[in-house]
Amino acid sequence: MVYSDIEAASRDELRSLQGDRLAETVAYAYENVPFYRDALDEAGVAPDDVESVADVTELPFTTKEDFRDEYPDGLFAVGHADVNRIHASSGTTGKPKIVAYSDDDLDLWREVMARSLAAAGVSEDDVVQNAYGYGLFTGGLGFHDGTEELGACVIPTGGGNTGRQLDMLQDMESDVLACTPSYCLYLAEAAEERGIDPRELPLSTVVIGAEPFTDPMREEIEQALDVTAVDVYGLSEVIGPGVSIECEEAQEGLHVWEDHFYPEVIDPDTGEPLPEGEEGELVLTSLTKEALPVLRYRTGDMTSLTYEECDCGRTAVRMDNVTGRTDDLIIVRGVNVYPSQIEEVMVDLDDVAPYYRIDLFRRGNLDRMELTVEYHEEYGGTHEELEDRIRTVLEDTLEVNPDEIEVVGPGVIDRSETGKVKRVYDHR
Ligand code: DLL
Repeated sequence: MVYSDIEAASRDELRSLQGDRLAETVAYAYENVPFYRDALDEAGVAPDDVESVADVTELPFTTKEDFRDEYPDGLFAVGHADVNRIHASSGTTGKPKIVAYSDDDLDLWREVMARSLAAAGVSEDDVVQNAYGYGLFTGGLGFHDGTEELGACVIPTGGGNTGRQLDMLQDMESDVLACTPSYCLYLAEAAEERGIDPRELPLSTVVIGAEPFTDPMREEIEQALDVTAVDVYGLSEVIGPGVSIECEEAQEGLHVWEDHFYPEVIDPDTGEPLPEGEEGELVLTSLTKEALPVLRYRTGDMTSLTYEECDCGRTAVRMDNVTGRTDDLIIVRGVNVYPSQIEEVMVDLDDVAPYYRIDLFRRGNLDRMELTVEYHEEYGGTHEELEDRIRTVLEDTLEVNPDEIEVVGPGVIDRSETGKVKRVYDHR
């Protein structure tokens, strides 16, 4: 179901709207965010230079490092009095990326999430069980507000608590489950353990995202729960979930709500825009945001775009599903972790050498993270004592903790000839 007419607008109409909104956004960012004023001045772009959406390629990029450097609110375009909501996601170091929403931004988010759910086939008669985490993570509240906006019923179970999750699914006859793909599989397994046939659960659709997944994993989910699994994409820096979603009719790529978020794909090495169909890094520019406009944000997510018309009648450009990243971000049980966050903690600990490795496994259907760390030559204490110390400091830093921490002697972790270590071994 097309929720809003703009989803099927002609390309000319969209281009013209995007051009107007881009010009407004650049002028607004220039006026209200010193960071963007400096960046645009340095790039030699005056707001008046932006006349059409094609001019987007003249604009400088924004990166995750800019969020770190401008922590906490250097990228905000409004004062704190006009900020109505804050969320945060992991940064590359100990400090998260803080993202802000004005009243109008929250309306925008509700609108794109309602649109997304409608595209996934959710209607106002449905019961949506929302098992994305509530809190600073954008998944929970993003889905919550969007479901209410659509007029469907939301059950805010949040993440975890699997027994209660299953009770609710059965007793409230939830038709739709929103959660990460890995949790979806975990839930199916947990149902079986409790003697419940997961295929007999009342679900017809699961809306999965927040972490990459492969086609075989999607098939496994669809088989295990007898559902249609719809891929939803988004990121905190741009809005949260609701940047793009598959339509239930075709499920051939994710429609980007490009009247609000302008997508480009670039070569991650050169920064040059790539033609339609070629895979590269997704770059997004917000076209209507107030509290935190973003110009050409480098998402780090690898995908490609197609402007071909979709069978569903929507004209909104489609992106391929995201299976890889340009950087070392790892997503463990739906939570983002940069190895550099762990490294920062290690460097501060006297008895630890700056050598560590992270091993990621899939046990059953859940991610498992193991951390191996070398102690310093001079360290005279026990392994257990140091492991406990590392665990305690990491608990303060990360939202998801290693399932196992092992301390090993100097030189045990492999170095390459250049002395560099490979940090992350993803066995999933
Ligand atoms: O994960 C927003 C979200 C919540 C999307 C719930 C979908 C459902 P962040 O925590 O800021 O926001 O993480 C954003 O997660 O840059 C991708 O690397 C990854 N990601 C999000 N959705 C998908 C997806 C939310 N469908 C980062 N497929 C993004 C693959 C995804 N990766």
